[in-house]
Amino acid sequence: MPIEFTGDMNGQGLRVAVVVARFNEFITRQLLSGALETLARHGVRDDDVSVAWVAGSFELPVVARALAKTGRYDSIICLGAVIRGETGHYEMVAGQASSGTGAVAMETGIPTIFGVLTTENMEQAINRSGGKSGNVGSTSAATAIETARLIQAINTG
Ligand code: INI
Repeated sequence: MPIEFTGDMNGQGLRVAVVVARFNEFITRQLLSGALETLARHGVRDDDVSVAWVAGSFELPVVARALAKTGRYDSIICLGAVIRGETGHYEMVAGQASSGTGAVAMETGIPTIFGVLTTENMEQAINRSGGKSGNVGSTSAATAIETARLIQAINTG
């Protein structure tokens, strides 16, 4: 029989940090609301959640790294919105946000979740931040719980 590891969705006792970009705050506040609501729904205590605001998505990884390195969090969620129509350096900001987030996860071993919308226009961003295509903040929070619990399960054998 193979040993199978799964991450359950029990958030009780998990400590989670959320890093959220102020750029496109109209969108990122919705992502944050979705994330906080999902964490609470799965039993993560309010007192076990920290929120740090950064200027833009480019700054998400460095602050996520600082939070991860404290050793106080089981999971870090990065939230932002990079909208192609609104920026001339879309690729650079989106690329740094995604590769930087991945690098933090690999360096620290703390699941660091990429909850950054990268869209062609504002309409798509609205749809994915609580509109008709769901809320990437909520799915990121669910992924944060599942991945933290999976790593716990692996570590305890
Ligand atoms: N930051 C974003 O989060 N989204 C964007 O769409 C964006 N645009 O359009 O440029 C953006 N820029 C700011 C960037 O993240 C940094 O804060 C800035 O370059 C300073 O390092």
